Amino acid sequence: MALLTPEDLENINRRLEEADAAVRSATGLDITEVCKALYKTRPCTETVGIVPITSGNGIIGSFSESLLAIIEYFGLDGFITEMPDVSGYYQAVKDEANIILMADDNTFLAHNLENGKIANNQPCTGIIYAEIASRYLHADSKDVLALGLGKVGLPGVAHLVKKGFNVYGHDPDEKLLERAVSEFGITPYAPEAENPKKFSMIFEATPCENTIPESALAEKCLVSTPGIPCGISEELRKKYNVEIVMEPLGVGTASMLYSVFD
Ligand code: NAI
Ligand code: PYL
Ligand code: MG
Repeated sequence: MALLTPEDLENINRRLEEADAAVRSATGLDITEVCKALYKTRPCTETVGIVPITSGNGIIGSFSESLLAIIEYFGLDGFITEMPDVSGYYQAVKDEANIILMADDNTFLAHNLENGKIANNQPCTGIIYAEIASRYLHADSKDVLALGLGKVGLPGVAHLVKKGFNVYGHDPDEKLLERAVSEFGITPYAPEAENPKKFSMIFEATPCENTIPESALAEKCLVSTPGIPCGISEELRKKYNVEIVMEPLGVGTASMLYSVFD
């Protein structure tokens, strides 16, 4: 799994504010309103306990601190436990956290101890970035291009299909592409085709640069991408005035939190 670096998380508040502004500009809603529309839930008086986890590659510098900044940005109270791992979990429960946030190298979860709801960052991230793409105010059709059909991309594709969008997808992993076609009826998209289709809504969930071909960009286009690094170059973004929603952790975390609220 592609792990965040402390550099990815620098200026997390500014990144989140910029992403919120981009979401508002592209969809007319802010991140919170998108979450409420997605899950029909509301925050109450939840307190979030953030537990650092030392397993695998260990603590990622500023990961827990970034989560604290993120939950506070969305109006919640919370704390980071002094101890990591089991001792930290014990402290979080004893200090009356209602929701636990913790991540090892494979799973980042949110667990609501009051109602039992639990969320995984990968599908929650795919769903909210796909939802944002699908709400583009200047969309020229119901066609969405999905690049990357993995742990984040496929749940986003499933969400778009469920909402009735025409999803065109590409992934060099043929097994994943075949699965997306057979399970969700998406249309394979060939980036190198002669006269490829253009899209005003692009959902990109890959760990690679330059995955979005110039030929796919419609005149007005929104790229909604959790992918790190970004799948479209600054040069192309400027050349075509592409709108972009991209942020390293907070948008996906908001989706997790709203999915476990009442
Ligand atoms: P994954 O490895 O499960 O899926 C990525 C997929 O992209 C793979 O199937 C791969 O074959 C495909 N891919 C690679 N190059 C491609 C190309 N040129 N065109 C189309 N597909 C291509 O990874 P996962 O877990 O889905 O994560 C995707 C990205 O999202 C990673 O960069 C990860 O770090 C990031 N991420 C970001 C979050 C955020 O909040 N911003 C949250 C979670 C993950
Ligand atoms: C949730 C992020 C988004 C992209 N990749 C995911 C990642 O980096 N996961 C690993 C998180 C490890 C956190 C570490 C700590 O500091 O508690 N165990
Ligand atoms: Mg995010």
